[in-house]
Amino acid sequence: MSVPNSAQSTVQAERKAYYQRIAGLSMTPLWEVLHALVPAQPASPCQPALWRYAEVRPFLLESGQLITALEAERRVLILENPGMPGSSCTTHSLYAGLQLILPGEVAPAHRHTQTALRFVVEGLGAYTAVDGERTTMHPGDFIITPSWTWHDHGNPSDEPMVWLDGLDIPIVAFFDAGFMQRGGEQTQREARPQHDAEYRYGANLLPYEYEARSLNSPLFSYPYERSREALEHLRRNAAWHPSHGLKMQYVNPATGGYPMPTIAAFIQLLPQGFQGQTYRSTDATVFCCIEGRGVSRIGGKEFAWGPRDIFVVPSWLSVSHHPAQDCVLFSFSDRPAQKSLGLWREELIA
Ligand code: GTQ
Repeated sequence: MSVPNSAQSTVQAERKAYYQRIAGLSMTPLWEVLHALVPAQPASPCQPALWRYAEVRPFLLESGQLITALEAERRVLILENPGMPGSSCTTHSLYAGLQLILPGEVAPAHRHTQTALRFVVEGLGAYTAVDGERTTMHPGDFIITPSWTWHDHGNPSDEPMVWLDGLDIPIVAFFDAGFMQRGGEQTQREARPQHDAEYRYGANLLPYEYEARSLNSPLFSYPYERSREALEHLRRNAAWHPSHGLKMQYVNPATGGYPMPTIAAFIQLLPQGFQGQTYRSTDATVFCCIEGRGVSRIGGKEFAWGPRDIFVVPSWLSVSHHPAQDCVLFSFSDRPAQKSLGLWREELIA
C-alpha cells in the first residue's frame, strides 16, 4: 500500500519532533540505528594499509633529532589506520607503532594496565627490562610486556634500535580500565640475571609444581633464532595450511595458551611459489615482514611488501598471501580476547 507523499512527510516530521523530545531525556530510537548497531557481518572503519619501512625510516630517524627518548618517554610513530584518523588505532582494537631508541638513550621505567608486545625490526643490542629482568633484543625477537609489569628500554649499542610496538590500548580504553605509573628510577635495578625466565620457563621445563600466577606468559622473550629454526625444520615434514602456509603461534609455556590475554602473535613461513587460498577472520591483524617479498591481496586490493614493511588486514576482509620468494611474516591480533568472548570466526573462501 503506497502512502501519499504529504502523509509520509507528516509522519517523518512527527518522528523527528518526537526524537528531539526524547533526546531531552537522554533517549534515542533503536529503529533508526538497528542495522548499524547489529550488522549482518562486521563493518569496520579499519582499512587495509601498508607502511613501507624505506619510506617510514627517514622520518623515524628525524624524530630522533626532534625529541629525546627521555623527553618523549616513548619515542614512537603511531601507525594510525587511514580509516580512523585521530584515533591512534591501527585496527579497531589494537595499536601499533615504531619505537626508536638511539645509542645511549633510555626510555624510563613505567607500568600500565595496557599489555604490550615488541617485535624487533632493526638494530642489535638494546634491551627491554621487564619486572627487573633485562633481555637483549635482536631483529625478529618477540618480546612481551604484560599488563602492569614495570618496563624500561635502553640502548647501550652504537646503532639506532627500532621495534614494532603492539598494544591493546583501544581495548583497555573501551573498558575504561587504564592505569599508569612512572617508576621512581629511570632504569630498573636488575633483580635477576639475563635469560633467567628463558631457563626457568622456556627450556621445556617449569619450576616444580609451578602454577600460573597470571594470564600472561612467564616467558617474556621469544628469540627469532629459535622460531626461525623451528620453521626451517618443519618445512620439510609439516602439513602446509592452504592459506597460512607453515604458521605457528607463540605460546605461554605454563598454559599452552596465548602468551597474553588480549593479544595473540604468530610467525609463518610462506615458501616461494605458494599461492595462499583466500580467507577471512574476525581478528583484524597487523603483519610485519621479516624475510622475503610478496604480495597480499586484501579486500581485492594488492599490497606488495618486503622486509620490515608492516601491513594491516581488517576484520572479515578477504585476504590471500602470494610470496615471490621464501618469506617469513610475523603477525598479531586480538584473537585471545575474541575467543574468550566466543566471537572469533575464520573461514576459507573458495
Ligand atoms: O614502550 O611502554 O608504543 O607505554 C606506547 C605506549 C610503547 C612502552 C608504546 C607505551 C610504550
